[in-house]
Amino acid sequence: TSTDRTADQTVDAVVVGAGFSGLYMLHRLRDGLGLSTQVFEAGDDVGGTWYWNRYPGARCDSESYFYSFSDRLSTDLLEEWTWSERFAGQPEILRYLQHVADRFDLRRDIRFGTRVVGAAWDDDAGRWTVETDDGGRVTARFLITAVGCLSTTNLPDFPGRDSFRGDSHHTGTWPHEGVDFTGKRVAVIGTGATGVQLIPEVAQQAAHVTVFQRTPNYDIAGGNHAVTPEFDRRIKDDYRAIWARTRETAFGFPYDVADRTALSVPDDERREIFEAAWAQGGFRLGTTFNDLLLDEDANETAAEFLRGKIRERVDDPGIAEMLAPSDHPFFTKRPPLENGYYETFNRENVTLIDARRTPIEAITPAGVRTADGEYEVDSIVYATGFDAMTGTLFRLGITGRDGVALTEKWAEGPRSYLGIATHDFPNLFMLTGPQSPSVMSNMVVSIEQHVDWVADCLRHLGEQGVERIEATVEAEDAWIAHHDEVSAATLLPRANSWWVGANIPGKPRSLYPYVGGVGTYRGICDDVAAKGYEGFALTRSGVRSGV
Ligand code: NA7
Repeated sequence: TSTDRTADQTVDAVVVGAGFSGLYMLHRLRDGLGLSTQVFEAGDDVGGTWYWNRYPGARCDSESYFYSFSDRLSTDLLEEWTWSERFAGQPEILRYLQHVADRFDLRRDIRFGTRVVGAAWDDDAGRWTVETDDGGRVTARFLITAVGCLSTTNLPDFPGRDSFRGDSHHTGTWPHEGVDFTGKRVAVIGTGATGVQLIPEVAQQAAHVTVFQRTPNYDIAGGNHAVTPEFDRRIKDDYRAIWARTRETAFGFPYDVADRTALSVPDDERREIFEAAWAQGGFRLGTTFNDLLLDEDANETAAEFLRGKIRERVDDPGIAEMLAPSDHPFFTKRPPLENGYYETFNRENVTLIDARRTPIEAITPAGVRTADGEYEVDSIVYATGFDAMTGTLFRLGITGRDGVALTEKWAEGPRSYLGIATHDFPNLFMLTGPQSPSVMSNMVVSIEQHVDWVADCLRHLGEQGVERIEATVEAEDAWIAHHDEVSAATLLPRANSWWVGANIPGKPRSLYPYVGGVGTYRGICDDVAAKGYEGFALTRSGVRSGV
């Protein structure tokens, strides 16, 4: 009832978000540790990323059999659930998460359609007070953010944006009833992983599609196909080994980076290696050599291989050149996976605009205007990405000890310990937070690792009678120093990617995800726990004990 919704409530833990991370966290806290847990979810259903991103062609770029919960959640679920495609589409992943929510009876502790708008740490009480947009207030000993990394959309502030007469949609807040593009002239702005999935689908329906590309990407063959019953059986029989691999490798995939450098093999052999990885599809191409992200010359071999693929597939050499990237090394911006993307530009009804040479100057009532003129359209699709990693954390209105806001503390960039915690914010845990592997990995593997680590930590605190846990300044400084050192050893800080915050005007530039590797990171986190939560100050009923 509405009275219940606004009543003050006291729980052990508040979890924000009901995507992969929030669902699993709720299960571990409530069913594993017996903690009373309230989840808040802005959407009207579970799913997170897979609830909101319903644009045509929306698909996961990690393979379905390992972009799903492991045996840590349940071995029965693995046997029960069968993925239909190698790379699952959004509707299927959403159905999967709905199934998980029902199967583990999670919905009763999730308040849907409710946004967290404030969370204040009360140092005297040792509790968080969480406020929601329906006027509700809940206090909790622990606050756990499970808000995903790509959940606050980036809608560029083009002059005249709201004057457009047709309909416009951002891919990250797509209408649930879908959009019918039949017979329409459509502008698509953005050619990241989202645009690359969407454009071929819209081109099949629309009368005409005008694609505004600012930066071409090194798109990799997606290689999507149906899952055969034989493959499914093989995977199910081998799941234990597969999961073990995902936990150890650099990117959380069940295959690792090859132990050889790109220039150590002759040109034709390197080409064969790239061809074989290309034929397999997906991110394997990025794991063919161990120095692609470290050495510019090595990187250029992969970059040139991919440019060659574009030239082979696009009929018009001028358009092929526009599509071929040269301003950043391969994989320093997230390479989209494509299924028929380049061939789309051979269609009569698709036009490519170089929005670097002629930037978008304004949105007009009739369409999109650049220095070259006005493009009249009926619909605009903004495939313009997200304020990643920190955007949503900042919108939660979190304040720590003495009222310090997270936005203030992180004004110059994130400052965390392990990407999980931050000094001055006791009893706050950030799942897949900045400076953790997160988006530089198979997300579900990283989510499980964080959830398991936090659940184990809370069990430990309970057993030891510890009421507060807080990262020390020293541990935070050391983690940032390590994070920066690992980042600087790669080519990644060089590109203007969302990984470094370059897509959002004014956002502090730093590499947001941790790139030391999933397996390495897990080892560090396990070690911290084994040493009694080294780097955290633990307070037992008013008695502080630092480790
Ligand atoms: P991305 O990867 O941030 O891509 C956004 C695209 O929109 C990209 O091509 C941008 O060009 C373009 N963009 C953004 N702002 C503008 C303006 N003002 N003018 C022209 N073009 C613009 O977002 P996605 O949703 O595709 O993917 C996000 C992640 O989701 C993806 O990496 C996967 O991890 C899953 P730019 O490259 O900045 O020049």
